[in-house]
Amino acid sequence: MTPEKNTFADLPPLSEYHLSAEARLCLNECSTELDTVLSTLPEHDQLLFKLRQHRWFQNLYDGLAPVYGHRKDFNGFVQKLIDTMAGGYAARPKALKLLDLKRDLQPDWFQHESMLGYVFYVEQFAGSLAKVTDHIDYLDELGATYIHLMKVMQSRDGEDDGGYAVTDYASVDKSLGTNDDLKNVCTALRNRGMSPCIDLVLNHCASEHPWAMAARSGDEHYQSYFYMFDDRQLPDVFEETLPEVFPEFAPGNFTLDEVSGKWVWTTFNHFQWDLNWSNPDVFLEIVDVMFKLANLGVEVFRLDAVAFMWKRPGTDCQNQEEVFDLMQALRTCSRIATPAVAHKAEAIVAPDDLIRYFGVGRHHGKVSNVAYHNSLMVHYWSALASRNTRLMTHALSEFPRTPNSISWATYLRCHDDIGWAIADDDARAIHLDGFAHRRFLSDFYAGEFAGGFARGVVFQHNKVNGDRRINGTFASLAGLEIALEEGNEHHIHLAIERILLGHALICGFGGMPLLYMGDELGLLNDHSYATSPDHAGDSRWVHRPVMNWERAARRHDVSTIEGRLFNGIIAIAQARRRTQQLSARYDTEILDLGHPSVFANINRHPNGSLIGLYNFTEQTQLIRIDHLPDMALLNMVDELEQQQAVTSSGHIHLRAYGRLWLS
Ligand code: OTU
Repeated sequence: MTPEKNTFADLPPLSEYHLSAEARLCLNECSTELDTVLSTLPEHDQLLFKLRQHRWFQNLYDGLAPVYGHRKDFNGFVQKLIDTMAGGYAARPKALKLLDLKRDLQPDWFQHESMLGYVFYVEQFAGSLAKVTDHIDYLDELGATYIHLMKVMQSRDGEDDGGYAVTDYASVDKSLGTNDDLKNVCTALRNRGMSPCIDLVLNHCASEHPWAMAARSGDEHYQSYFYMFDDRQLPDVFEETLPEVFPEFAPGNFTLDEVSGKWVWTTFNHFQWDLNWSNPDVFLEIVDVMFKLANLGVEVFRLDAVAFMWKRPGTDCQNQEEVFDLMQALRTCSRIATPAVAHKAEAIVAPDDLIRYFGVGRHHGKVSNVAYHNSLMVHYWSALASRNTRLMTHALSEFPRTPNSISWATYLRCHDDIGWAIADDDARAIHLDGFAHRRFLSDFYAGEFAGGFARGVVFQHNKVNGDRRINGTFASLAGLEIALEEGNEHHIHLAIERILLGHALICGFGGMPLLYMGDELGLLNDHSYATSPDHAGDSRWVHRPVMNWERAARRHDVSTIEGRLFNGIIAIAQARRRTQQLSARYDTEILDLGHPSVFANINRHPNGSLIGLYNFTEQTQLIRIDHLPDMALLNMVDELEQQQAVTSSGHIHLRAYGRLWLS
């Protein structure tokens, strides 16, 4: 008996998808070449593409129409986009199409309690892409399931902003290997249950990118990929309301390009040219790149500097509505052509703006899957310095609710600096002065505060608003560097406990925790960057050390600092994996226990909630269980150490920097 064959006649009618009349018309008019592009594929693959295209087309249309819908060539553009999606899908390797199907069946894969990220510069971690595969056992030992590889694509020679000045989005940086190496690393990671993530720098490319080179030499087609002005008239208008991201080494937001004689929009460094996303050709170029990289096996895109993608006079040109339209459209392109792929938004902005990167209102849940929880990071460091959690509890309680289809990326260190994003209103609510508190935090983490434990480096002192951001590794900021210099065992112990407190917090918050390379071994600030001409001007390199594999070799010896940290962190990671309440699908709420130095949150789960308690002081703190919500019982167990947590008198003891996950 021959198996029954699916035919296109079996496709559900479009009416099932409740498309708007406009979207339906557009879909029909723009899909005329689709069968030709898909024709090389088996019929069931063609069917699958069309099912996905129909399922998601409304989201795509709703993202594109507000931005490009007014253009005469809108349909021509959408047709090219559909052909690009079909082309990307047609070129997708079989193993990845299988992953697509798997994720169609488990769309919440990135929310699972087993998710744990590890983040590194390829060069610092392994020396080259190919050598990353030599260290997969190490990543596995940590329990990592998501690997953010930094600086992978070709960036400019000389200063390159840590890889964020890209000259070729689709080719691996020659110093690190080839596209085949990237493919092999992705395959090797995937086979070990780890999802590779790389950056896609959406806001800008390098001034040496071929698009920019053509624009400089006068090519009008490519000039329209950027914001280029004949004189200072418009730049001056924009500057009135624009902030500066790097006030010290890149003041202003425009750069005079000597070759074309035009002023170019450069939000970041003078060698990073902002892309003009109002030009649909830019959208098409990036989508094409996205599929090429996805087809090498990249599973997550970290969309860099997305807040800046749309410019509007009279505003700070961040978080404009069109950013969310564009991101929704990009997200939908992945859902249609490469559905295994997730999008992570990199937007370090205030809470009300931040949640828009998950999608609010008409974009609800459609913009990206993951976004950085910058506030949790800032408030951890703030509470740690002040030994007081009231501001943290207040600010995080005020946080807007998020869709349940997304996940926070929780982290405490990354390759960037820490900006003291403490809102004046939050500070005022607990009778603090925001400015004074931010200044205290800068002083404290710069190591300028008498009796403080931290050692960091000031970054980008903004003389206008007084901002002083801070660089430094987790260990140096948490006190290990000073404690080691003093040779003070007790202080070393406290520094280790602070680092473990932080890891318990990000693992117990109910998002995807990201571990930053070297923190698991306590790597200290590395000042050697100062002798490298390409790095000397950027003190963020102080916390981008080379991986120390000799120290890593000591990780199983619990008499060493490396062993204490590494084992402490993997114990937390293991506890996380067996704690179903920590899936990002369930709500995380902040509990106000009225305690000045214990932070508490609760992850509500239908089978019983989990309460996290975190002591931000070097003293033991007592909590009475009748201060906890009604679920609190005498027989509560700490999931971290799997032991009884409550004394017979109804007290919970939190040792210095202690943390408990009570269920
Ligand atoms: C990102 O960060 C990257 O993480 C940085 O390493 C890059 O230098 C930068 O983009 C430019 O590509 O200003 O201090 O709100 O905070 O995009 C870090 C977002 C940054 C910005 C963020 C940016």
